[in-house]
Amino acid sequence: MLKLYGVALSNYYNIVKQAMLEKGVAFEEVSAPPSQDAGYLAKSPMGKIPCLETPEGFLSESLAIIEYLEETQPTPPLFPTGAYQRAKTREIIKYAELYIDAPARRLLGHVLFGAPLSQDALAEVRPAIERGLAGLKRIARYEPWVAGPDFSYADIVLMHCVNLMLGMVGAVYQWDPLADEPELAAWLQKASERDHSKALREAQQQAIAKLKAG
Ligand SMILES: N[C@@H](CCC(=O)N[C@@H](CS)C(=O)NCC(=O)O)C(=O)O
Repeated sequence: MLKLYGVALSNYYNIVKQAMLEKGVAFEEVSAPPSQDAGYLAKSPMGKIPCLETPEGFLSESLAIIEYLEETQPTPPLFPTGAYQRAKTREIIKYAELYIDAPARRLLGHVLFGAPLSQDALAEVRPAIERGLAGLKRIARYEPWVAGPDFSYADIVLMHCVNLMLGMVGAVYQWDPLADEPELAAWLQKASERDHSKALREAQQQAIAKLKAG
């Protein structure tokens, strides 16, 4: 059986877990934080989570994992049909990862673990996210899903990246980007109402609360 390594705190772990739940794939979870230990690096060469154990070996990187899932378990599909629409779906995924999650992640050590916040990060992150959101607005379709009429991996990735970003910028700048993004806000609410979205969010919130308490 497939084994998914990671922890509920991680949005990338939740991306892959939601993809597996939406597809109805059978899998076991292995609780594993990111680690630079040799044993874990043999599974996930950058030491990041998630990674997936398959019958043929380990896979890291969430996009590689979800494309593997799509090829091995095509039903229900989480990519649209047609090369162009599939590429547009990947385009949104990359925007979410590179231009929303990545800048927001620079605040994560400070917000979750109390690390000092650098003046460079404080000055640079908000404009980087504003630019990312402006770019997203130009490619998002919201018909009603972000890549078109069908729920796709783009919805899963974007939802988990936007949620991370909202938590970070709310804590550091007291900024709610959704106030100026009504289409994004409406889409996020719809995506968040899915059963698997709710359960994963709940588990993540519990993990955050535990971290802050301990
Ligand atoms: N590009 C990776 C990103 C995964 C990632 O950054 N995971 C975080 C947890 S949300 C992690 O493992 N961080 C520890 C580290 O960067 O060493 C993917 O798509 O899977």
